[in-house]
Amino acid sequence: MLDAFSRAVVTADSKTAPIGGAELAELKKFIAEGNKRLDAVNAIASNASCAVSDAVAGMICENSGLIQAGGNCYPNRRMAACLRDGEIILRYVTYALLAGDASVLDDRCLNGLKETYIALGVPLQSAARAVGIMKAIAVAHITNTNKMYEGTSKFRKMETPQGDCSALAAEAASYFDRVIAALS
Ligand SMILES: CCC1=C(C)/C(=C/C2=NC(=C\c3[nH]c(/C=C4\NC(=O)[C@H](C)[C@H]4CC)c(C)c3CCC(=O)O)/C(CCC(=O)O)=C2C)NC1=O
Repeated sequence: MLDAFSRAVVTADSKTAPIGGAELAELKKFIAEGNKRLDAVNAIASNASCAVSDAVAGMICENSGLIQAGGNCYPNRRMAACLRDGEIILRYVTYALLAGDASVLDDRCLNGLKETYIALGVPLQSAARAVGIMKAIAVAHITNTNKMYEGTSKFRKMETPQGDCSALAAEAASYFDRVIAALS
């Protein structure tokens, strides 16, 4: 498992090069924006169960065959496994965002997942759709633009300082895209 720092070392070492100006500038930015990163991780993690249930519900709403006999979210045991997998994937995305590197997601979550799903008959397209919804939710929470449920008791606005979180939102989005690519 690598993070932004160990990744810079491994990359430099593979070229037998010292850590140079561009790499140091990147790491300096990583440190300078560290609090923002932690807020972004928190924005996803503290809304995780809501995000997962909303994503799985959305996926099923678009394809109700999933919860009928023969569907992969039927019976409850499979529905529970599906929700659990959503939680697992979201958790590894937060780890990757915290580390600033996708290797933890690749090695511990995505490695072999497609093969497992194929063996179990878990529909890859549906799984990718649920991940896509989680991506939209995560981006909205990181950028504080979630409007869903606004004005209702379910609405929750994160108490974070205002600032430009577009780069972190894009980085988080790239980890969700990585999950979708691994399932395609
Ligand atoms: C640490 C990393 C890790 C991952 C990633 C993981 C995934 C994982 N998901 C599984 C099953 C499953 N995964 C799903 C998921 C879904 N079904 C759908 O229709 C949807 C598309 C989707 C939810 C979005 C289902 C239903 C099962 C159970 C399938 C079965 O037993 O028939 C299984 C088989 C064993 C089990 O049922 O627990 C594994 C290993 N386990 C791990 O330890």
